[in-house]
Amino acid sequence: MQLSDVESLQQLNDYMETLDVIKPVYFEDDKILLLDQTLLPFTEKYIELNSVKEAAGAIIEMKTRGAGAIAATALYGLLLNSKKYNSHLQLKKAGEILKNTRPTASTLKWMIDQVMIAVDNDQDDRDIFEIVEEKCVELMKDKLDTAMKVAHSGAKVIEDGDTVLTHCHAGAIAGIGYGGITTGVFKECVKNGKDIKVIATETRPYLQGARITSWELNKFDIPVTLITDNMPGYYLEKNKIDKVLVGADRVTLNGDVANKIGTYLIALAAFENSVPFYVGISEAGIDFTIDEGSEVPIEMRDPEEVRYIGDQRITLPEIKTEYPAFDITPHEFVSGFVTEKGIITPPYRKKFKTKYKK
Ligand code: RUB
Repeated sequence: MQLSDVESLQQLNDYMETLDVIKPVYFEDDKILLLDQTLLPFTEKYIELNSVKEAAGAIIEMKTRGAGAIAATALYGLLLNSKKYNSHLQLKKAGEILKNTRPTASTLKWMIDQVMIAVDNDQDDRDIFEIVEEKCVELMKDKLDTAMKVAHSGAKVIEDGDTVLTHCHAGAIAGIGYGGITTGVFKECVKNGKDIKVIATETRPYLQGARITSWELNKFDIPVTLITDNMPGYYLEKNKIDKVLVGADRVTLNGDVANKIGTYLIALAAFENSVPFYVGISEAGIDFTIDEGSEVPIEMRDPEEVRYIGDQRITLPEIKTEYPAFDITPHEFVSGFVTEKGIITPPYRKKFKTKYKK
């Protein structure tokens, strides 16, 4: 079966079974099945979600995370809602609840808006759930196709023998399973016979790098070395890193990048040491309505998490802590964007508009 032949969510699940993927979320028997990322890497367990409330809760609690995966979970939340109520008003309410779960990632809002537009513009007087289901299939196919294209263009900037630093996790289960942004690029490099090594940062406080990136790359047999968040400067200054590749939650028109907290520091150190810094992104992650990074809402999460590593308290309960989940890397530090439209280099504003016909 080809991706272009897929016409239903069941066929999409079947098609994905033929690929080398780890599914972060899928829809089966009228329920959402979600890989609980809080349990990784020691337990791989899918939990059932049966309502918008449960889907929104799972996103807020970061049982699923990563810009693509939260958008896919929200999409299936809308499908559950439309099957239960078949109501325009209920769907709109559900869209608002899901959009408000995590404010920084652009794909979440983009996907929900796409479903709303499809429902609003339907001329055939069809049931709401029919329109939503059709749109879900289209958007998930598009996301998968995009991930494959991003992987293809990203592999062009990585050379045989390169050591690539990545931060947080923008891989398969941050997307819809194929490889997301970074893991897709690394998989493609290996497929093309390139000998590459990845260095992953642990990414406090949620530990996406330690718990997820290293687990995922290990599963795909991609050599990975885990370092703590304060080590990238050492590796960059010692010329031990050839490229940096990260994902992004939102990219603004001028090319500023909102990504996991800590990305900015890595970009600064890469710039200072003349190491190319690439960001993987697709259309849904570019916010064409925002000109620069200072306009992106930065999610502030529960500071309690900073007081712990896993279940282990690491400071006194009365110590004040803060937890901004993302930071902004100015476009000056970005060597290029790895996209489904190829590699986009400066000037970004003009090229984003031309490539995406905006
Ligand atoms: C995830 C994160 C990832 C992007 C990439 O943050 O910062 O780099 O979401 O997403 P969190 P994608 O773990 O807080 O959700 O792979 O979809 O481009």
